[in-house]
Order: sequence, then structure tokens, then C-alpha cells
Amino acid sequence: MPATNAPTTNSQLLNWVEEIRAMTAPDRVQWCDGSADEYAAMIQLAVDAGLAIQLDPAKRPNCYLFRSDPSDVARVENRTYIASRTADDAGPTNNWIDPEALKSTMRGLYKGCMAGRTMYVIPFSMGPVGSPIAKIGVEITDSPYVVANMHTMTRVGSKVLEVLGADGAFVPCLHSVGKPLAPGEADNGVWPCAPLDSKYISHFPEERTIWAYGSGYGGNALLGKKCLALRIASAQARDEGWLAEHMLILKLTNPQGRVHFVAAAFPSACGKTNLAMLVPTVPGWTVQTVGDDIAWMKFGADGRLYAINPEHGFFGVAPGTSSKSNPNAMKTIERNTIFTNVALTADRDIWWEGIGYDPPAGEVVDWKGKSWDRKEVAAHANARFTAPASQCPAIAPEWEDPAGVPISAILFGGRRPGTIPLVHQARSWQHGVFLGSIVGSEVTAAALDLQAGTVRRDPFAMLPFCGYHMGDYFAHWLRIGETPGAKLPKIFMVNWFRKTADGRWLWPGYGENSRVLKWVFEQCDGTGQAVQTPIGNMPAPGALDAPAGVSADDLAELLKVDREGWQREIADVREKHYPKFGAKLPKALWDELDGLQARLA
Ligand code: GTP
Ligand code: SPV
Ligand code: MN
Repeated sequence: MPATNAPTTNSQLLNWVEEIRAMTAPDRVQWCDGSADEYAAMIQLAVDAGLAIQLDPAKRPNCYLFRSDPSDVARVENRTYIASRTADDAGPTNNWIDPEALKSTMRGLYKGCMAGRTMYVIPFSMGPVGSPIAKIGVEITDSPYVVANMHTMTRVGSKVLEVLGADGAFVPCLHSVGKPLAPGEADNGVWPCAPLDSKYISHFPEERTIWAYGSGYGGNALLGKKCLALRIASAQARDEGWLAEHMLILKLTNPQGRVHFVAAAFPSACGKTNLAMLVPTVPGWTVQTVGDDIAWMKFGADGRLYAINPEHGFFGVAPGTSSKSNPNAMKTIERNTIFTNVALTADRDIWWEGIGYDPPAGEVVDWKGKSWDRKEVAAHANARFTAPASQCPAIAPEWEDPAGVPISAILFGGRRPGTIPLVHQARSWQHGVFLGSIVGSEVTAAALDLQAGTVRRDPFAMLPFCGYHMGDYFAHWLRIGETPGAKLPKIFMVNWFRKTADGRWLWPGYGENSRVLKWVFEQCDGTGQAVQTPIGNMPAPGALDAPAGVSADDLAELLKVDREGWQREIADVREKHYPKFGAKLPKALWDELDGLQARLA
């Protein structure tokens, strides 16, 4: 069946759809229009296939629970490929396979892989439809779960095809769960996916093309997010002089009504959603959300960096989300939300570790679909909610402004039990790039194949998301700082995750992080009280007051320069981290490392 009834005359798109149809052999092709009816139909298909459960509509209207296969619960970093023409363009931190060899392997997998299924064609926009910074992608998938999630996470629909027109360009995003159905076979309650070693999340940066196979989960399958808006967009941003980053964007307003916008890069499951939706404990201050995961930043005519959130929803970590830690997220997910791998209560509601209350009486069904034994976790550590950004009570009025918001400060951070203080400010853009380049974090459950808890370097929180050689990426950031007429954001490093030797959190985090945001704001305004230290500016004594439960000693520990810790940090960067990048590690960063060492001596 050629692409009849196709709602487009774009011949490139029509040809591509036909090529993929012929290769994957679906039973039928359906062009998605992004309508509420279509969303409902996708959910109904999943319910009928035993893959989704409706939650109590009185408590949680239009909300559904999905349980994925235990082998398919997070991004798979060691099955993710940057297949640029040469291995050197992918660099030492990406997996590389020759693009022709990879395509040949994957064509073998794709052959007939949609048998028994419908092939959906999803035209979507990252960024407001028609905005000059938005990018159009078209995802082909055989998963109704993916279609429904794409409705929430991106802007899907006929309007996108109108903007695309007869000859507009789009990023082709091919996805299959990799589980063809034999005649008469149905999913029958079993989450469809392929075994780990035939999963591929592949990127062809020069061609701006994505091929994903075998996983139905999150960033592996919702291809607008990490694949397009970060890996492909980062390569495009390098070529065109802008930035595609793993950053939240928030609007910070002081009691006098003055505003600064802040972007922050923390590795996966290290607090972006929580900071973006924060309810300040400091009286009179307000935080509003522009985005919680991705920022595209370009210079405006005034020389400032303007950021847009290319997404349309939140794919947020469920465990740890409570009315106390993140009331805005809890309100966002009251309706129209897909929950994946959380626990189900007897009253047909959701539950997870750290939700802030005990489950009601009766059986709790864990994320694997078994009666919860109360020994293992009820919700998977990377269980997530998919909810429309527009439902967030704290959403900033500017969140869909195609012009973006001017960024005053950029924060870098990660989970570091020691050494890295609560906050310090880079001495310059170049020093800030150095701080971004050495970001380290304890690994979280957001990636399937890594040992949670060990510290790894995750430069700019982009290690799994940079679509090219990370040494070139550092150089790109340095070049951005040399843009003539640029009024650059100030750069800070923060760490909410300090622990005592006996494992107690030194800092309460969440809403109390507003104390740090206040100091950042004041540094941007020139009214902050700071002391110069060998590592950069830090809050002067009294400039940042301790929240309840944080003793003066704790605060001193949080804000001290740990010279021994930094010596170990420098040695690790010098011996293990920077050498990975070889000749592509910009000399300016070695200079920053030497400078830091000299100042600490
Ligand atoms: P991705 O969506 O994977 O990119 O993650 P994210 O960076 O948006 O992380 P998120 O805000 O969802 O937080 C992940 C986990 O960290 C949750 O379990 C949070 O409860 C916890 N967390 C977030 N902020 C803080 C904080 O300030 N302190 C502490 N101790 N935990 C936090
Ligand atoms: C992350 O892992 O950083 C996420 C979730 O934001 S996923 O979209 O699955 O990559
Ligand atoms: Mn993320």
C-alpha cells in the first residue's frame, strides 16, 4: 500500500514513509493528527492489549499506568551509537559503528519488524509550531504508547505538516519496538521490546537521521527528546553557533519584582525537574518553570543568550516526588498523565517510594505487576510520569515564547557526596567552561547499564547526549564565549548532595535550594556579598543563611574550600579525565586546571 490518504505533499516525507513501510511490512499505516481522539484511541489500544490500566477517574482523570519489561526500564547507554562518518567525530565518549555497517545490521532487524502492527507516522515540532527556532521531526513508530507520549512531550499534528509544506526539511526518526506479531498473535499484556543485545539507539549526525530499534522506553523511544533535541541538535548547534543543552530553564523573581532567568545542567535524575518547579522557602521569592530537561540557546540582537524549551511536557522521575519535595509536580500529574513503572494501590491510584504517605490499606501491585512484598521497591527507581507542561501550576507565562528568555546565569551540578561545595561561581566564562567540563556525579538509575552510586565524570551533564566529539564540544563552548558583543551569563557550580561521613544529607535541598538561587540572583545583579577563594567566588559569611536543621558547622562545611578534596579532584581530571580527549582537549582548559592547582597550592 503506497502512502494513500497521506495528509502531505512533501515528496521527501512521502518517499521516506513508503521506503520504511516496504522494509518493516506493517499491516497498515496511520498518519497522526495530534487530536484528543487519537490520544484516546492509542490509550484504548494499549488497554485492550493488556499494556495499560486506567486509574480511578474520580481521583486521577484520564490517567493510565503502564508497566514495561524489566529489561526495558531506562536509557541504554551502551546500545546508543553516534554513527558519524569517522570514529574521531564521535569521540572517545560515544559508541561508534561505521554508519554503513550499522545501517546494514539494522536493516536486517527492521525487515518485517512491524508485521501484525500499525505503523504510525507522527509529525512533530520541537519548539512552538512555526517558530524560527523550532525543528520539525517525523517519528515513525509501531508503538501506540510512543504515539501517546509524543502527544504530550512534543507538539504533534496537522499544523506541523502545514509548516513543513511541500519541500520543508525534517529529521527522520525511525522507531520500532522490534517485536513483530505472527498472524493472530497479540501483545497480551507483555510489553513489546527486543532483547538487550539487539537494541540500537542510533544517530547519523551528518544526515540528521535517527534509527532506534528494540526499546519502547523514554529517551530510547520518544525520539524528539534526547535523540533529536540533544544528540542531533548538538551537532547542528556546533555547525551553526548555538547551544543544545541538557538544562532546565527557570524564571526567578525577587520580592521587588525583578527577574532573572537561570539555566541549569545536572546529570539525569540529579534534580532538574525539582529545581525548575521549586517553591522557595525564602519569603517573597518566586520560581516559575520554563523547561525541566532541555534548553536550546541562541544569541539575541542584544548580545544575550536566549533559551527556549523545545519540549511540550515533562517526562519526570516519580520516586522522591511528593507534596513536600515538589508540590507543583504533584499538581501537574493529577490528570491527563501516563505513569510508567510506578506501583498501583488497591484504590487504583499510583504510589512510589518517597511520595510522602503510606499506601492505603489493601494490596499494592509493584512495577513488575506482582503483589508487593514490601522487601523490594514498589516503584522502579526510574519510574516516570508523562504530563503536559501546561498543567504545571508554576509554568512561566513565557514558556512558549518563540523568542526564548534571556539567561542571566548557568548552573552546573551533580551528585557529589564530598569536595564540591554548595555553591561557587566561576571567575570567567573560560573558568565556567572548565567547571562544566569536570562535572562529576554519582550514577543514577536513569541509565540501565551503569553501576548506580559510583561517581563518573559527566561533562555539562551531556556525556550520554553529545552528538559529536566532546573535545570539540568544549571548544565550541569556549568559542561561544568569544562571540563579539556577547553579554554572557555568569556560571556557577552547585551541589545539593553533600553527605556526612555517616551518610546524612548535609543540605535539605528542594525548596531550600532557593537560598542558593537568591545568592546567584544577587551575583547577577551585582548586589551579592561574595568572598574570593582559590576555586572562585563564594557567599560571604552571612550572605546565605542556614535553613532549619542545618547547623552553623554544617553550613561552614558546605561552604568551605576542601583543599585536599580539590587536590584529588585535580589529580583525577589530570590523569584520568582530560587525557581521554587527546589533542582535542582545548589548551585553555589545561590552563584552567593548572591555574586552579597553582591557586590552591
Ligand atoms: P532527568 O529527567 O533524568 O534528566 O532528571 P532530573 O535532573 O530532572 O532529576 P529530578 O528533578 O527528577 O530528580 C531526581 C531525583 O533526585 C528525585 O528522586 C528527587 O527527589 C531527587 N532530588 C531532586 N532535587 C533534590 C535535592 O535538592 N536534594 C536531594 N537530596 N534530592 C533531590
Ligand atoms: C534522562 O535520562 O536524562 C531523562 C529521561 O531525561 S530519558 O528521556 O529517558 O532519557
Ligand atoms: Mn534528562
